[in-house]
Amino acid sequence: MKTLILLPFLILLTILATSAQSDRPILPELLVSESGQKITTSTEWEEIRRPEILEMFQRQMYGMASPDFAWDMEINLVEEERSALNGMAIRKQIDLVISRRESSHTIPLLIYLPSEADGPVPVFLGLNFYGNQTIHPDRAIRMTENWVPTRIEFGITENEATHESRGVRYDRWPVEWILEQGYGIATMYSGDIDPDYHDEFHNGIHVLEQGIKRESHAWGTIATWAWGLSRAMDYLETDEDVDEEKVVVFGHSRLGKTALWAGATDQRFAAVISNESGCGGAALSKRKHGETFEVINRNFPHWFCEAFHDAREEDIPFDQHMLIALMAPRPVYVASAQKDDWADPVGEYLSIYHAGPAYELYGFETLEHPVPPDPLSPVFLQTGYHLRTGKHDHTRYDWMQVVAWVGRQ
Ligand code: GTR
Repeated sequence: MKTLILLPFLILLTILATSAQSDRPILPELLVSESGQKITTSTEWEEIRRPEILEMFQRQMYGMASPDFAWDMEINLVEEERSALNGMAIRKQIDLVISRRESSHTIPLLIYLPSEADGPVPVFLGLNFYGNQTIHPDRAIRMTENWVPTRIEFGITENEATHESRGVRYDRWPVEWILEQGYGIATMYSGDIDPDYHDEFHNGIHVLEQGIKRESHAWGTIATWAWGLSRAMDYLETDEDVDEEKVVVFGHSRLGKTALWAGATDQRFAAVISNESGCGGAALSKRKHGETFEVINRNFPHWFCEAFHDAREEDIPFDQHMLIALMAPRPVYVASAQKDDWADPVGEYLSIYHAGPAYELYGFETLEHPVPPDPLSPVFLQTGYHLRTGKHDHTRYDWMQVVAWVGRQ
């Protein structure tokens, strides 16, 4: 009888305990190696733990290019205008022509640099969602010829870019303002690297993979996009107007997941910024808040490697704080938005918070509190963070914070 009376309380207790657990999941140890060694120095981090973590993400989440994927790249400067945007900008449009065997694939890169600069400038590099022509109304920007997601209000019907789509994303790309701050900005269309739909990995850069067997850890689309960012970096290293030591990779949402993966796999990126990247980006997975593995794999089966398709948050031996830690000691910034519950702002904060111990190995001060700061109170540390008010978006507020933060680094 007593048990019967207690039963509802017991059930309630179990529910509370489970939800508290997913709110504060037990995270895999960042600074203990697979053999159980405690990592206490930056050298041990770089030589033992960092490679282990990178490999887990490569083999179990984002995937990697096959060792047989041996490619060449030709850089073609298609257009250069040293007096663009009413004289304030140098505009360059470059074709990165990647080839393997008899096939080639071209990725167009668009760059604006401040024309008044005294020397090479730092550059923000990020991908865009609908074609280079969408980031600015400048009519000289070449339109993508590849598949674009249909979006009627952008004038994009039948997956084809149109003139109507010129500048439709200008609100997210304040080019003139960035140039005025002394930075350049470079972008590529993600779909020019690999179109964002599942076609069993035949289009985009995959056209070059003939004869290569796809393994369970073969790269998904996010990894190919990140690879594309590295190819842009190859070019930026050759551009005399660019300070190649100061290339900051950034991205919003799925392209924020990509920026993080690019920063993890390519240490030439001097700093890394994730804007509301959520699940598979900055957000801790084991909290299972907002988008989950099951949902992301169902909706976007092409984003990650095949080995990730049946992954369960409870079972994976890593979490996204370990991805953020792969940036150490380079500056990394996570931006969240209060109403972006799908991307789990708290989980995004917690992951940069829990990446802190890797930065402490290099003597950096890190985020102090395990609760996010108030909205509109950015924290400018080597591990920077802000919580914007409002919804999932990439706004001028976000730009103003990260530019101020980069300026301090
Ligand atoms: C959503 C997806 C998110 C995020 C977002 C975006 O549909 O669930 O993971 O990537 O798209 O990229 O805008």
